[in-house]
Amino acid sequence: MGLSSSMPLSSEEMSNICKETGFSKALVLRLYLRFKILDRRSAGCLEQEDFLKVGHFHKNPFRDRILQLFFEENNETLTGVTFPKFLKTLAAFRPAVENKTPPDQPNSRESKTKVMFRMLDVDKDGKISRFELFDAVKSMIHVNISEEELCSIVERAILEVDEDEDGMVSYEEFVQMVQHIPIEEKFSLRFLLT
Ligand SMILES: [Ca+2]
Ligand SMILES: [Ca+2]
Repeated sequence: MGLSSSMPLSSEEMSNICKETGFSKALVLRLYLRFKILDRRSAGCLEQEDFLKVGHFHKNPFRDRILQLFFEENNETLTGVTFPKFLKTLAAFRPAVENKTPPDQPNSRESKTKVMFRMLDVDKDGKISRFELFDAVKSMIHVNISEEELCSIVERAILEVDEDEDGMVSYEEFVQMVQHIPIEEKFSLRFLLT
């Protein structure tokens, strides 16, 4: 069929990517259709503009941080997202069943927590500062809340986990911070996978 002949992955690459992402072959094919629709210029890679045209994605409070995940590789910024990179980034957003996914899978609680940490650590210094946390919480909260109240929420959240008392959240402390959040299920981008 037309689709499989235009698929940019060889059958070996296909089985490798299935293994790496945990996606089934059928899902990879579906995502390829999606990718081709998003790739308006038929360039074989996606630009930021292409992502912003997806459903309500432009309204996602974490839009820029999510885009950064797609467009970053080995600390460099990519100009376009190829199909394999598209799949690998999406893999972290696949909903998972709590405590059922092996830790080495890209959609396990551990992997998702790492990706979330990277998203919040905007300056990439390996810690989440109060400003980084403040910004993230601010963009998530839609209720009317004063900056002072928000500051005190953030301060309290940091205090609660700040074992080394440096006023910042290390990765280990972050794991404590999110321990009661069902990350497996919440950290997902359903619109791309359905
Ligand atoms: Ca930081
Ligand atoms: Ca700390």
